[in-house]
Amino acid sequence: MERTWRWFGKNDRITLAMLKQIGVEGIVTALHDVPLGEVWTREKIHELKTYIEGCGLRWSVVESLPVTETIKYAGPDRDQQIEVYKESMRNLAAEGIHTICYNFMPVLDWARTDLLHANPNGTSNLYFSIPEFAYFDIHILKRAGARESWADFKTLGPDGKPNGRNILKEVDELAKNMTPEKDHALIENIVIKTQGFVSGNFKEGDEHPVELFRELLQLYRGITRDQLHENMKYFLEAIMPVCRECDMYMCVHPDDPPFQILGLPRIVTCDDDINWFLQAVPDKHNGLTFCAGSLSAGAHNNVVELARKYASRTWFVHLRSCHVFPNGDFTEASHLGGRADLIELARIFERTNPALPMRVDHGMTMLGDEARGYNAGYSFLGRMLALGQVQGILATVDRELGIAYKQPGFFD
Ligand code: DNO
Repeated sequence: MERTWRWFGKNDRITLAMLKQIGVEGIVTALHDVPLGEVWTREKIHELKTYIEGCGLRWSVVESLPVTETIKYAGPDRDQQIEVYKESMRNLAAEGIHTICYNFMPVLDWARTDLLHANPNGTSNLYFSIPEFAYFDIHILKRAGARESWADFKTLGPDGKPNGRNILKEVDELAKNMTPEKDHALIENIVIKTQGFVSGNFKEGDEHPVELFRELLQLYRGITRDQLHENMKYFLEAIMPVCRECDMYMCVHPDDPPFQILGLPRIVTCDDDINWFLQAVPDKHNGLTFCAGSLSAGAHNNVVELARKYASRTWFVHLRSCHVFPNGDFTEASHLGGRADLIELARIFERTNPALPMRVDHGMTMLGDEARGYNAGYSFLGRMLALGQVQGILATVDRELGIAYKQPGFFD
């Protein structure tokens, strides 16, 4: 697989020169300064692409070209927004970029409750506590029907079987010890720091993120799972002619976490879901971002089986792995451990297509990363260690499979 890295543009403290030193070949990025819903012009794309190439790298994948909420809930201006999307796609293709990662998650992109959860070795990782998230929903967001929905929520143990956890009881316990400061920290973690850099919906510095959140949730009132399916199909069918015309590969990112939250339908969480959207629009340009991390956070998923089944429609891979605790909470595991089995995944994807772009995802925060203001999950040293581990896996697997590969940047 092509060794790529998510880079947040020229303001990223991690420079392209640093990435070259650690064996990165391709860049995954976006025009982070273009407001949500506006066209990415050819000039802007060209400018960033030239900058990347000037540093000896290539712009391999766009992550993300965001699908605006109006397309997801079928608002009155969705067709206009789809036209904007198509124009950006054409401009990207004209500049030689042919892979787009996007998601179809309503309101909330990825979610975690703790961004610096201590590991036994003194590093920290992202963590999702189901009761803390439920507390946010019930006591901070105060969503109508939240309590009832958490009463029905079935948590799964690592074996994928319901573990009988009583979330509401834990939320009530938690509520006794929460303070305004702790509430604030939870809002920062769930809304600001995780969404801030990935979606145009929320930004660092938003003064009333919770109110904003409620307004966005309102837009989805009455949108069922079937309706969201319809809306995704409508979007994909509308853009497919452009994909064919300019050979653009669309890769939807699975929902993270891969289960239903906040009363919103989430439709890319498991085998049936993936099967559904691939069949609904059976064109090779409608494909998947195989995010091993998001999929492994769901104890209902067998990640290796999913990879075997869907490798032929995967155009981009995120390599990371989650650990699911007996109570159903999850955290990021080492890239050599956890539920995802990255070694087997590397075999599957190398066999299918050794040129497939892959990036390591969500590294640990370690050895001073915490003081450097990186985006949550996107540390430098932690991700560099993960990339080193993954490069080792790939070198071994390539040897097994007889695939020739030369690590760039060396004399041999
Ligand atoms: C989180 C990321 C996601 C991803 C988007 C793609 O770290 O994996 O935010 O970029 O969902 O649209």
